[in-house]
Amino acid sequence: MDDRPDIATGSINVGDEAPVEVRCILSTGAETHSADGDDSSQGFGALLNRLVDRVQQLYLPLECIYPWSLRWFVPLIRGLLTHDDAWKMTSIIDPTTIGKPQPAHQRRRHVRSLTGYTPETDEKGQEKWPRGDEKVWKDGLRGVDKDVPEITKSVVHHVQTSLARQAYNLDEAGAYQATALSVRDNLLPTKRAYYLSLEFLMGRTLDNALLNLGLKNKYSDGTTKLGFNLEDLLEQERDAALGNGGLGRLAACYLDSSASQELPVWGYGLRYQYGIFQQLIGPDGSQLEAPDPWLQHDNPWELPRADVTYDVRFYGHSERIDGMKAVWSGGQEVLAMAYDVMIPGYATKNTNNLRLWESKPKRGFDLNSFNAGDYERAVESSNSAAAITSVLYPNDHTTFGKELRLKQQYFWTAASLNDILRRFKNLDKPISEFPEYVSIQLNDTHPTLAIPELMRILVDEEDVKWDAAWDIITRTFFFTNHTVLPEALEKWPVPLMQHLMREHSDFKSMHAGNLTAFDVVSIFLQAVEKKFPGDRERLARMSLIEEGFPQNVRMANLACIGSRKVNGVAELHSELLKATIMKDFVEFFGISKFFNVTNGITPRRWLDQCNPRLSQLISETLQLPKATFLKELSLLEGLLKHVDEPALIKKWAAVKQSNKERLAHYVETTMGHKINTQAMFDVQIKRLHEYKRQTLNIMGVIHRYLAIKAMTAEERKKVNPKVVFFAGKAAPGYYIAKLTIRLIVNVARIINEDPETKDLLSMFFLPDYSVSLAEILIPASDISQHISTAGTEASGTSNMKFCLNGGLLLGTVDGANIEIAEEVGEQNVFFFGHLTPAVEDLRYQHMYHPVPIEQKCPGLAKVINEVASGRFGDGGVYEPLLNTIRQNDYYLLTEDFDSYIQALELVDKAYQDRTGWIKKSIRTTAKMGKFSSDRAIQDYAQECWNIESNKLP
Ligand code: NBG
Repeated sequence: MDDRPDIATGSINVGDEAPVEVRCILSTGAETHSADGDDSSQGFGALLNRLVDRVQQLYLPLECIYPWSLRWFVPLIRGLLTHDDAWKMTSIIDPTTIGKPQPAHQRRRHVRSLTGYTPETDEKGQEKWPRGDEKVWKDGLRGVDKDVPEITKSVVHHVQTSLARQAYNLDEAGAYQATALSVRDNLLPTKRAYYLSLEFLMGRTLDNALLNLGLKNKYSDGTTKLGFNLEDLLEQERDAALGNGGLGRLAACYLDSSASQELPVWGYGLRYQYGIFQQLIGPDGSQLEAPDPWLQHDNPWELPRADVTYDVRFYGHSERIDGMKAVWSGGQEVLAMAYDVMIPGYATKNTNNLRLWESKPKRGFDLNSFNAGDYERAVESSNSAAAITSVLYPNDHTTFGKELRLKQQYFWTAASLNDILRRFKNLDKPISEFPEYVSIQLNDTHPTLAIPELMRILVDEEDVKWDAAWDIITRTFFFTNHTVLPEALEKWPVPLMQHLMREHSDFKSMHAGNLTAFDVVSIFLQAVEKKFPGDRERLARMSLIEEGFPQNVRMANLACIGSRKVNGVAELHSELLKATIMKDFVEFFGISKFFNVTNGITPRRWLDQCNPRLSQLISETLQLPKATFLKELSLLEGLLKHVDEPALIKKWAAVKQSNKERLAHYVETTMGHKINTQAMFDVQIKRLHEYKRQTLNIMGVIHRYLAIKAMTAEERKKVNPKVVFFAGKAAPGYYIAKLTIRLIVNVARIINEDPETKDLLSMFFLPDYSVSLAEILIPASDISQHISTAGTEASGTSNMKFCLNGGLLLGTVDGANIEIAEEVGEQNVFFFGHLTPAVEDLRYQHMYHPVPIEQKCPGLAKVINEVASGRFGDGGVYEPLLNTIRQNDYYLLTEDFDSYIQALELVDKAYQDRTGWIKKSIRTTAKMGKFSSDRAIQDYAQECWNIESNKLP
């Protein structure tokens, strides 16, 4: 090699975006290597290794790159520049060449082809390999069947699955088909699924990334050598709290499972400047909210993609030009800019992507106003553009009708669809094949505007006929519902939509030559009318428009009719979905459109990361490497064989004890309270909501307190000491939920200070609940509470996390509790309360034949009277909360309180037999295999998306 700096030129194509020409000079001190050299000298080999190393360090998948798409190049250069002193890059772009035409041999010619771009040819017309060693690239290409067994397996697979035939009836024509299909697999780009979620509650990344890459120990050693403790460094990271609760955390678990199983799934969301608010507790015990400036410091986990931007339009006007197509113009145009967050799979080189959009002003500011000295006006439009992604809305029914929230939804779906469409177009396939390459999962109704938006794009921009466009839509989208609570179903006022999205909101009934995306309303209703002639009530129920002043668009109805399949998130919930809010749709479309995917959790974060000692103990007991059962969670069942072994019982108890001490340490350092770690730890952590019934829990604690107070000293000796933990945020506008927090905090203040009882009962409300706090609380719990009114909690996914960590479950027969009990056996859970079918009738009785609470439930009445009398601070403050129970009692506390107290007694009794308890704990963990999000994501991949793993060697 000569000692001139070599210049590497080429097109950089990160992801599969429009290519950018780049020239770079690479050198290491005196030694210099050419990135596109073709000799196999040591220098070049070393370079290649460095490149591959760097790619791997950045966990970018070499194998899934087409040679024409140097996805890794930019991060690679960034990596070399910023992290590696020994490997110095003298320059990345030669500034003197910017803007000048480049010599022909350096310019890449990009022509559309199947994979996006065709190779360049040399003077003789021979194809030039664009970069690097052709063999290395080709070996690395995904899915190239090299060995005979692989090939035969693939052909037989096609005989069986594509042709549905067998060896007995396969003729030559069939064999040809199967062989051709097998060969085609090596040529075709794979289908991708897109998970559209307005929330991704990722938590921290560093620990998770180290575990997934298998590098935690090495980094721990490394940082120690540098004088830092890795655990302390992990604490430096702020949670990415871009979600409210279960729905957002589920999305994060699904990304982990997709990446870990090498499934091509991308997430699309919003990059909120401020995530879910920070919760503080004021002097009077109330929740106070502060902004969560999580981006205050640089976020190392995201790659800003200034090269990936789209225009999104709001307001303005729309004109039809030829009866079909419309041109939408004027109004406000903002820019959506992508930020990519890499999602490393566990024990695989595969990395998926989460693309988050940020809104930016399209033009800096209004220069005319600026020049005229009107500075406020000059920045007005840029401020309003930036506001779109400024804040995550706390989950709250009052968000419906908020213009900014609707703007967020449209901004996000429009940008994501543009991106998906552009990627599809690189394949050069006819648009009718869109659903063969793209599946889009709608995580709740929030992204439903993607349906009319894709219609608009197809009809107005892609010249697709209306019927054909609708056919594409209904083969592309899939919809997951996360709640059947009527008040939580999204509805948007028609006038607001009309104002914001001109092109989508022409709700006039259809007449020839004036079709709009929302004419789906009338076309759909015509079909319903045909099937159920004269059934006007049915038509009114199924319409996308709810009549009233103003009219509202029912997003769940739109999501349902625009999707190929609709699912609930646990067995009971999916059944309820079909029986209640989707009943008419089941009768219209047929049952096969509706199905269930019980939620899941990633065992990487929710076992190995949050409870490394338990994960280690399981590994030793099963004599399996962690990676084996963390990827195949049903292997935990192997623990059952060992459940009676005293050594395991002892070690299991020791792990729980150390986790309890870790939590106690957290409480001591953050709140200044010492905790008795020998006591039973009882945990309820979730968003504050009446249906989740934190109120039932706090009433139960007060009941226990009063009971202990009434005991003799002798009786108190028999009491099972207990520490109760609460954590969770209430939506700022949810008055009753906030009042519940205030009551919990004030009751805690009294009982924690009561010398008579404090050793037997104490209680803590841990402020600012987050993923990271859950990671401390969950492994420490002996028992956790999931006590919603039957039929209201769709799944309640944290129940799975507790059980995986050997915490037992106290709950109602609701959501995924039911399936957990099916798995672990009813003798290992504590169930109480009325069942779902009884709820409607009970509510009817409460409404029309109310019985005073003193008569109905004296135990609860006593507790309520104590609160009202001011035992825990000004009783008057809590009247509105107490009245929700005294009057009407929609969430049925008076119906379930007695059986709840009985269940708590059973828990106490069971806990006194510590060995028996630990055995229940081991059995519970052992049966959690079903609840891995790997299983759930496979359900989606097979039932909906029709995608397969891109197995990497
Ligand atoms: C929540 C349900 C939970 C469920 C999660 C995830 C919403 C709208 N729904 O029961 O209340 O576990 O979704 O599916 O956040």
